[in-house]
Amino acid sequence: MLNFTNNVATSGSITSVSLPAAFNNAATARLRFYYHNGTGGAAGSRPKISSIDNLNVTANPTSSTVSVAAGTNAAEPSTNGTFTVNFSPATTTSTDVNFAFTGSATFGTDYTVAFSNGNTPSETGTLTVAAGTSSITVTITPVDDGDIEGTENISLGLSAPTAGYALGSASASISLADNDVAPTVSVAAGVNAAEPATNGTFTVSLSSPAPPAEVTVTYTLAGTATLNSDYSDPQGGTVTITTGNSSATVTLNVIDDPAPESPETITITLNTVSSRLSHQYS
Ligand SMILES: [Ca+2]
Ligand SMILES: [Ca+2]
Ligand SMILES: [Ca+2]
Ligand SMILES: [Ca+2]
Repeated sequence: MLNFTNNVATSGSITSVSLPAAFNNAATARLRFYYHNGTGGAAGSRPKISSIDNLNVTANPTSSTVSVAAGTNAAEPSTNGTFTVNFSPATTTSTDVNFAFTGSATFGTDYTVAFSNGNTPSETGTLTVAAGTSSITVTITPVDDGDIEGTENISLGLSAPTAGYALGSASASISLADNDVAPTVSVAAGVNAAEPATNGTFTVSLSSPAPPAEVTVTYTLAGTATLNSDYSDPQGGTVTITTGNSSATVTLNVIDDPAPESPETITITLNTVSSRLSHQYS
């Protein structure tokens, strides 16, 4: 029974054998066993133990993986997000892994990317790391646009690693929070109408100016005054707030009828808000 490391024989049992560095990355190695002190052979010789001679040893490869992990979440206006790409163990040679950014946020429009090793950022491409790399940080910088988007997400996926690496965790996701708030629309009474010729008004307002697509609001009129008898609605139930403006006026033209009436009322109810961003208004 032998217990040895790098050809140093003692007593005991064999549990492991460390091979000299010359065997690194060799697919196989051959082990031969010799009597340490010549016992079993002629004096002064080191005869082989022929019964266990010439063992072939096959390397037990270490499992090398490259993985991506989510770091911090990003947020407009200026909170950067991060991913980490981890190489385990650290690379011993230049190593590639393909990457792709996906998700509901748009690369280049909603965010920009930087790799800590200076790799060229792109929506899809190849990350090339130098020997000795154990991790790369990917920084996500949000673009503080004016779009009302809600929270979006960004995923980073890895594929096709080289240099003996296999994929560990192949994708990760972070969120990108929005800081743009949907304006609200409201209506307020303006001028009271009066016969014979004082037209009444309501003012329809946005909490912030209309975006680069005008905002159209429909409304319904009610009250004790009768439409098209006591007054008319030239706008026909629709008012438009043009780009860059925050309000528009609904003008109701009084009809000077001969009927003796006590003061009547007109009420307005906003119905739908329609524009390119209509669903974002409330
Ligand atoms: Ca977006
Ligand atoms: Ca955006
Ligand atoms: Ca913004
Ligand atoms: Ca936004």
